[in-house]
Amino acid sequence: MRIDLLSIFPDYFAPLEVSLLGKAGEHGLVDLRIHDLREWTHDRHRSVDDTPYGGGAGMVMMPSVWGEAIDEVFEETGTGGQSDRRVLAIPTPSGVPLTQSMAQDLTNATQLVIACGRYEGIDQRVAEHYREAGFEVLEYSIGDYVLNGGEVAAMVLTEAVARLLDGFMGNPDSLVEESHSGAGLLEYPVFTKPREFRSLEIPGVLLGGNHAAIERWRRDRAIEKTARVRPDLALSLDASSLTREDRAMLARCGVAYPR
Ligand code: J9T
Repeated sequence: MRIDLLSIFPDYFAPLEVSLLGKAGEHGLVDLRIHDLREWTHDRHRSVDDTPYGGGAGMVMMPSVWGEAIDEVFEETGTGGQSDRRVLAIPTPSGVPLTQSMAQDLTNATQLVIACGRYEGIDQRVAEHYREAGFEVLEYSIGDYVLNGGEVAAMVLTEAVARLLDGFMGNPDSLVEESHSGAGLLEYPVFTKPREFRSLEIPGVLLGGNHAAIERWRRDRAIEKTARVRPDLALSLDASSLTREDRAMLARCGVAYPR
């Protein structure tokens, strides 16, 4: 999979070279390209922004520069084939919330171009144009807060997708069990040696060999945690993945789940 990151601060992406992604790059799973948006400017000042129509604070990034940059990075991979899936992702606090299933879905894209805006955002016609031109355009948010630019959110998407690519994880089992995949429950708490840490002990059930009891205990803790910190997730659990015991535990946590 090819991932192109476009930004006026390409140095921001340095951590990607050393993190998990360095590995994916070495194994040829991800062809990561980092671009400086200013390479597509034509004026002496290498301008990328201008004042907003309609007035208001801040500056807006100009569509002309973005258009030339995005055209060029898309052209580099275009095979014109039917199976080509090329996605333009634009991080913005006004986008759809990024989820694990969106990251999973993006793993079969041929190319993912992430356009990182600064200032007050990118002229809306950039998203509109590429949508009309038949590209998938994904305006996404990584949470309800504002950042100085899309770069950090671009790294979040890059890592969330890359680690799901076949052959990326050393042990793919850890992908199956983790939070936000599968049943929709948060993860149960985990413990390792030593048996006692600052007078805190390991829950007794984990020290015995009763695998059914351990599984039930973990499931209960996952349900408890989800109900406490993410009642929204607890209410939208997939009914078919819940046992009678799960429902009883949910009820004890104050989540009335329809049967
Ligand atoms: C400038 O971009 C942002 O501030 C941003 C992008 C994606 N998600 C957010 N929550 C913020």
